[in-house]
Amino acid sequence: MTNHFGDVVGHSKVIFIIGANSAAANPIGMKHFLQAKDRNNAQLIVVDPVFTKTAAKADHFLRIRTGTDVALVYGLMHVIFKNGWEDKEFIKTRVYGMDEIKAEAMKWTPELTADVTGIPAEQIVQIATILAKTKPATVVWALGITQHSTGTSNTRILPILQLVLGNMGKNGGGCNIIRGHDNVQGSTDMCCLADSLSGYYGLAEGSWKYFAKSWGVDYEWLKGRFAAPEWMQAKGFSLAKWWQGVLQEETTYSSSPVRALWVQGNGITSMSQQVKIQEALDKLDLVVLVDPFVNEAAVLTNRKDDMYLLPAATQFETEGSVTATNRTSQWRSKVVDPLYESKTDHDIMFLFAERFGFYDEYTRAMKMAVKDRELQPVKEEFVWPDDACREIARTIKTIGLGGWTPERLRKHQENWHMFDPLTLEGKGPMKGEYYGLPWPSWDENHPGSPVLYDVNTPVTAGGMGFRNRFGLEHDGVSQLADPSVSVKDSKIAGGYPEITKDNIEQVLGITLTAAEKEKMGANWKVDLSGIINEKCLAAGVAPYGNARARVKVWQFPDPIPKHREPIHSSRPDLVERFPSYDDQKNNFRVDVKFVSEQKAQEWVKDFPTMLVSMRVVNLSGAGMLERTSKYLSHLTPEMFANIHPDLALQYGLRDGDMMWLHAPQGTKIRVKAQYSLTVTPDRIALPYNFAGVMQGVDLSDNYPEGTKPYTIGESSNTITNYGFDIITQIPEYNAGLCRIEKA
Ligand SMILES: Nc1nc2c(c(=O)[nH]1)N[C@H]1C(S)=C(S)[C@@H](COP(=O)(O)OP(=O)(O)OC[C@H]3O[C@@H](n4cnc5c(=O)[nH]c(N)nc54)[C@H](O)[C@@H]3O)O[C@H]1N2
Ligand SMILES: Nc1nc2c(c(=O)[nH]1)N[C@H]1C(S)=C(S)[C@@H](COP(=O)(O)OP(=O)(O)OC[C@H]3O[C@@H](n4cnc5c(=O)[nH]c(N)nc54)[C@H](O)[C@@H]3O)O[C@H]1N2
Ligand SMILES: [Mo]
Repeated sequence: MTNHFGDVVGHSKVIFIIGANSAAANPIGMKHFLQAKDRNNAQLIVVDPVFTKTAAKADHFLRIRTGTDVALVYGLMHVIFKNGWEDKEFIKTRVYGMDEIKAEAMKWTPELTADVTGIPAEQIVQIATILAKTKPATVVWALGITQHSTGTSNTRILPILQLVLGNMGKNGGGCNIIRGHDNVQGSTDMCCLADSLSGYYGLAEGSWKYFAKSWGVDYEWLKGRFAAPEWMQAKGFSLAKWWQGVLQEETTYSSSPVRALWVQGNGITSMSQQVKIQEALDKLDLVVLVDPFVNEAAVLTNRKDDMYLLPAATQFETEGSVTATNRTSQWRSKVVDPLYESKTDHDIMFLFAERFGFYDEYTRAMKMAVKDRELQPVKEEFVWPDDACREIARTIKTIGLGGWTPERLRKHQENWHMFDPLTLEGKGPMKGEYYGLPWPSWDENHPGSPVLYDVNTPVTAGGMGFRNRFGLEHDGVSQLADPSVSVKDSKIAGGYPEITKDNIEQVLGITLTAAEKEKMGANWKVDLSGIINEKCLAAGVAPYGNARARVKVWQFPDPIPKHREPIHSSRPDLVERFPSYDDQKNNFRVDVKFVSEQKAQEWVKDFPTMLVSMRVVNLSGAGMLERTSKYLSHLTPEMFANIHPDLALQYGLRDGDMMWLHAPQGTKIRVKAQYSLTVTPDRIALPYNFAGVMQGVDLSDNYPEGTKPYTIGESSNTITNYGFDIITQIPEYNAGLCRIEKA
């Protein structure tokens, strides 16, 4: 989120929700949107293939064909550019590459957009007009945007729309992407991912060297942990396709097949390609499931041996910080000690590290601190979780976690009542701080940054320009903000580059002492001495620069976002004109099919009905947590699909009849048809929170005695179609096709 929920309530005049069903998935967020309606007369626009509970509250509902959001946004921009409604000054001074976007948008007439998206041309013109005339508008999205083979393009086109409208860096504007799980923002910031070290540092040699230093371990020792040095900088297998590393059915690019699986905090049955996952679970040498519940991966597999369920404690049995959707940190206290034989996640990891012989290296950084401008050992024992928190604060510069000390976060927790919920401003003892110190919170005195990219606020109070991440120029054009764009109270007028050891004296107009030069890291991201940060803040300068937002990512397969039909498209007539990407080799160590799968056959002939995922308010994730609750499980006593009666009747299905749903990859699930007018007759919607039944086979006997939840059912992910985002490899949960058959 660039802004926060309170900011929407306080300032937004339009809330453009695209691909999110907050009424079910984030009722607290939804409450804020409804408050904005009441207080600001904010207009609620909802774009969704399904008439959701969120859509029910909308002033304007746009029913989109799945997987066509890029087309829709270009269609909106077409109307905006054609009428000269774009924010010309903002684009000229703070954006790079907009000409190419405009040229693409000019192709997307309301008529073409209507044909591709299924949204009427008049409605496209109407919504573009509202967005252009009503400022500020905030854009909100979640999984309807990300879970596509074009997810990355989708998530890029929406901030681009906000740049066109000049809605970035403003109260009531911005892109407010609603995160999913508790602390998912925190685990993203820590990069529990296959392609980056924590803090989005990536896997380059320089990043590993920085982390080696930050952990107090020898870089060569770290390198020696890999089968060969090249694996250190290669992406790992992703959560979406790890099974391919086990099955080795297609080329994989790793030093050996995957033989062991350690799962901690993921349901496994929530991932696509369940049949492949089942095969892979069966084939592995070792499966370890660390979970407070019986992770249903254990039920899915037919293996009889070499599988361990380690009882993890819940989050009520541990203490520490979590990060909320708006980049704020919140401290949580322990409610009870771990129950029975369970252990906290970190204790399990510590025991693991001990047995594998690297406990000392694993925990060393928690016994270190920066003293005399250098990171050094300072004590014999560490204190959990305080020293982990301190380690994060001093290491993660990229997003500015420097201010997140355990002392400050605890004080925020103790003073919840002293913060204004709309502005996040503190009062009384919390005066001068924003609640939860939204990152970047550059150092121990910095109040946090509630609204990103706001140049009208001093850096010391949370202001900043866009980040300078991609060099000083591209194609001969400066990547720095225009001379007219100065961050308030900054000593430097106009744009400036990210700060390095080499440029700091010149950019800030200061002279460093020899001692400072000696201790300083090469740039602001790896400067453990803290000198760069300090000098920048003294000059009112964000260490990461004041640059242009680039709308063109020259390293990506689509430098500017392009509409591409879903791999299993309901419109084969559009596939020729808007084909998927070329197939990818060695993408997260596996080959991934795009256009070859798309064109393998005219899928819609055999699989005429579109599939979308939905969330239900009483179940979450893989669903084990709630399906073991008697009361929650009784709200949805079995797996179902929402189906329009007209579609159901084509197959002779009455409300409540069982049906088979078949997927292009040859898999099927047996579920109950639940009549619903939220879906049109061309599509059905499925919750994804069930497990325990596989392609019609009841797996009840596989649950350890006494652990079977009150409800089990088919996982929709058994039929989620093949398809993965080209950059992130998120599965295409939200576009796909199926065939219905009466059971
Ligand atoms: N078809 C379809 N599939 C989807 C989605 C969709 O929209 N459609 N959404 C996707 C998305 S966005 C997500 S985030 C995933 C979510 O799916 P999962 O990641 O599977 O999420 P959960 O089921 O919430 O939690 C995973 C496991 O963590 C365990 N757990 C809970 N607390 C703790 C703890 O403190 N420690 C440990 N070690 N374990 C704990 C739970 O018991 C559970 O077994 O599903 C994805 N799958
Ligand atoms: N009760 C409950 N709450 C949850 C969760 C849960 O499992 N249960 N999970 C949590 C998690 S992990 C997450 S990530 C969030 C997710 O939060 P949301 O993304 O808000 O939840 P979804 O219900 O998946 O909503 C996605 C919406 O996108 C629509 N959609 C599908 N395809 C398209 C498309 O191509 N274009 C557009 N514009 N829309 C499309 C779907 O119809 C659906 O209404 O929810 C969180 N909250
Ligand atoms: Mo999620």
